[in-house]
Amino acid sequence: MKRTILIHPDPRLKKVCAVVLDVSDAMRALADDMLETMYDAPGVGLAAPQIGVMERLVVLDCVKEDGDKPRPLVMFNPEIISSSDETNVYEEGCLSIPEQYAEVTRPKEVEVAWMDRDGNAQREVFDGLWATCAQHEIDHLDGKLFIDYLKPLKRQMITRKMQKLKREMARG
Ligand code: GNR
Ligand code: NI
Repeated sequence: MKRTILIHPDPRLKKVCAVVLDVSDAMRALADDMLETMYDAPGVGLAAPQIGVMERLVVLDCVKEDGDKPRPLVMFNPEIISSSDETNVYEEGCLSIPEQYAEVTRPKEVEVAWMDRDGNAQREVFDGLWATCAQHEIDHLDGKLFIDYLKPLKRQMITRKMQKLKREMARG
C-alpha cells in the first residue's frame, strides 16, 4: 500500500525515532509499503518518519541507471560504523521537501551496520550516491533534514516555500 509522505515543516520530521526491537511481520509489511511509496515517488530512499512512523527503519535503492537490476535495501536500526575523511559534495533533494535542491558535503564513504528484514546483522561499505543516501536517511531517523546543513537564510527561504506549498495543498 502506498503511503502519504509528510512535507516539511512537520514536528514528526524533527523527532528522534525509536529502536526496532523485533522485526515482526507488521514491520516487514511496513518496509514493503515504504519501498512501494519510494519507487512511486520516485525517490532513491525513504525513512519511516517521512510516512509518520517514528521507528528506525529506512529503505533505499540507488541503482538509477535505466536497465540495471533494482537493489531494494531494507535497513532496521542502521548505524554509521565509520566514515571516510574524504568528503563528497552532492546536490541533495528530499521527498519531504519537494523540488528544493542544494549541495551538501558529507563523508564520501561510510560503513553501515543494520538488521535486515530477516533479523540478520549486515554491514557494508557504501560510496557515491549510496553513501550520500544512507547518511541522508539515517539523519531522518535522528530528526535531521538536509536543509539543516545549509546557511540559516537559505534554510529559512526553503521552509517558507514549503509552508506556502502546504497552505496551497490544504486549499486543494
Ligand atoms: O530521492 C531522493 N534523492 C536524493 C538525492 C540526493 C541525495 C539524497 C536523496 S534522498 C531522496 C529521497 C528522500 O527524501 N529520502 O529521505
Ligand atoms: Ni529525505
